[in-house]
Parts: sequence; structure tokens; C-alpha cells
Amino acid sequence: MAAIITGSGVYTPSQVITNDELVAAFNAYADRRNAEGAEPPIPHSSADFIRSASGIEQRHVLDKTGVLDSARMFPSLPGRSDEQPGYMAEMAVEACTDALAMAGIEAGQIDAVICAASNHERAYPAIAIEIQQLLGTGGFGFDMNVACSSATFGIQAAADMIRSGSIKRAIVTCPEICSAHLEWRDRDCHFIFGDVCTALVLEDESVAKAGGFRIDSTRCATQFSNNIRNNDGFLRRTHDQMEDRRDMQFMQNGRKVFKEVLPMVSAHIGSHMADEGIAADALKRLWLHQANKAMNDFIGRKVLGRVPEPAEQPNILQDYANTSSAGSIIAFAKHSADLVPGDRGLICSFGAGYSVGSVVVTRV
Ligand code: CO8
Repeated sequence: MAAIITGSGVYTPSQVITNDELVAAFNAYADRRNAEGAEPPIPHSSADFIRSASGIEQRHVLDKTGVLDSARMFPSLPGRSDEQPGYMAEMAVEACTDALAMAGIEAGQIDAVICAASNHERAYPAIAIEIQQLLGTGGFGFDMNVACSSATFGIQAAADMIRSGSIKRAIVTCPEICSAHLEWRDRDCHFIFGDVCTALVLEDESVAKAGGFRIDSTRCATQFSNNIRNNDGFLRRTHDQMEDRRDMQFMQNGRKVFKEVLPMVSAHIGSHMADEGIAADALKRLWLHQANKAMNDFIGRKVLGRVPEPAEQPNILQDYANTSSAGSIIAFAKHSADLVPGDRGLICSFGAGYSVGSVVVTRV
């Protein structure tokens, strides 16, 4: 039994923040804080730095007004009643609907919904079960979180359930509202993230009709690190800590992460390919996690043993920024249609944890 990815979907929020808009808002915030006597003074941000350090040119967000309001600097997403769909479920329904249409199947034929994301809107009920209800899928749903590697770990979980025969079809969706956990008032990271939602339909080969990409093998690995961390959580109240501290949002030691990620991810992909007997020249495409262009250029060179052509290792971070678990799946969804049967590719995520997940696929 093999699992085939027969459908993909990407929901892209309509609101865009360019680097120039972002920097203007940050600098207005810095000027105001400095006029109030901030110590040490807050230096200005720069669009040139952002582009050259990361490759990011803009990001899509659910709400740009709140982010660009220099007196606020985070999105405004009004609370919803329990009877209304949540934000994450609403995004997921859009992406899943497109993925189901591409696969040519009805929601009712899906046996499992996995909502795989770095943050979940509430503790319970699971967002996946709400998505299941809104879409009208059968079976069951559950949430999982492996930060930026949530999608690839979700793909492994879904593919394993299909390969074991316990289900025939699954959908793995990644609604990422990264704008809500980013600290937009921190110059070192305020440019990093954007919002998006992806969805993949996985089917057992015995029922898949739409062609697509067979999942040949998956490999997941984790190694504990504090270099990317967010201390927000349900125990906050028990710590008698009610104020919104800096560590309640995304924090990173970016330089250390950059240095540690390159050997870890290159070795992970190299050993996965070696174990599968895949030579570098047999790979037609690399769909990498979308955090930093220089990081991807390095990993691409290491894996392929030469400088990849842009089409071989497509980046989407210039348009979307880092969208956590969704990044490699956006690259896959938008840059895979031209591959022909027999072509092989590799999806690879890497993120907080640390976590690395790779998925080898073949066009069928
Ligand atoms: N505008 C102008 N100047 C700035 C700005 C800004 N916005 N921000 C920083 N600077 C200044 C700094 O103050 C510093 O000045 P000085 O040299 O005088 O001290 C200078 O620019 C350089 O600053 P940095 O050293 O912080 O800048 P970097 O070149 O390291 O670039 C990045 C920052 C882009 C964040 C980079 O470190 C990076 O990409 N790191 C990788 C980590 C990453 O991508 N994080 C994203 C989120 S986490 C994620 O998606 C997972 C990634 C991989 C996980 C690994 C798993 C195995």
C-alpha cells in the first residue's frame, strides 16, 4: 500500500505588508519610544537589511491595520462567539476545499483530518474536529504541533495510517497565523513571519484517481534546543504571571539557529536519500522550509552537490515570508505541476524543537 498526494490547496490572506510599510511602522514606534526616553534607544529597522539578510520582500497577514498601528504593533482579530467558525478553521476550510477539488473527491470521503500547525487557537475542542464538522468529513480529526515541521510530521502520520490500512484518505492542513505570535516590536525578528494556510489530500493508491505524488518514504527527527522558543502556555496563570512579557511571543537566537540548521538539515537529507538509494542527480526538485534564502541556497548546494537552478529549489519566502509549517508545502503546491511521471522530489521542513522532517515523493 502506498499513499499518494492527490490534491493541494493554499489559502492566501488578501492583506499584504511590504517591507517598506513594515519598516515605516517600526521606525514610528521606535521614534515614539525614544522620545519617551527608551533605554537603550531603539535603533531603526531597514528594508534593505531585511531583504539582504532573509530574502523576504513582503508578507500576507489576516490584519495589517493592527500590525502597522505603531501604538499597537500586533494584529487585531476580534473574538468570535463559540457558534462562529474559528479563524484557523475558517482558513483551513478554504485551503482544504481547493485540495479536495484538485483530488476530485468529496469531503465526506475523507477519513481523517490532521490540523498540523505551530500554534493552535484554543486548547480544545481540537481545531481539526471543527474543520471536520465545517467540511463534512467522516472519521476523526486531531491537532498536532511540531512548530515549522508540523506539516511533514503530519504527512508521515497520515501516510502511515494509510499504509497500515486503517484509513483510505486523509487531509493534512496547516493554518498558520504567525502574525499573532511574532513580536512586531523587536527589530531583530519583526520581518520574519506571515499568515497562510495549506492543505494536502493523501489517498491510498487503491482509491486515488487524480494522479499526483506517491510518498516513497518519510523521515522525522528532533533534537532539543532553546534557540527558538515561546514560553506562552496554559500554565501562565499558575505562575501568577499575567502581564504580556517578551518571552510570551516568538524568540530566537537567529545566528546560532542559522549555524546549527545547516549541518543538521544537510546531514538529515543526505542520510535519508542514502538509505533510499537516491543519488543527488535523481532529484528533480527540493521544496524546502521557507525561512531564509541564504539558508536554502546552502542546503540546496549541499544536497545536490552543485548550485541548484532556481526552478529546482523554488523559494516562495520573498512573497509569503516565513509561514512556519506551511512554507515547504506552499513551494510544493505552487511548483510541482510541471513534473512528469517518474520525477522525484523531496519536501523538507526544519524548525523549532529542533525538528526536521523529509518526504521523498515520485510523480505518478
Ligand atoms: N534592520 C536593520 N538592522 C538590523 C535589523 C533590522 N531589522 N535586525 C538586526 N539588525 C542588525 C543587528 O543589530 C546587527 O547589527 P550589528 O552587526 O551592528 O550588531 C546586524 O544587523 C546583524 O544582525 P543579525 O546577526 O541578527 O542578522 P543576521 O544576519 O543573523 O540575520 C536572521 C537575521 C535573518 C534572523 C538570520 O539570523 C536567520 O535567518 N537565522 C536563521 C533562523 C531563522 O530563519 N529563523 C526564522 C524563524 S525559525 C524557523 O523558521 C526555523 C529555522 C530553522 C530551524 C532549525 C532546525 C534544525
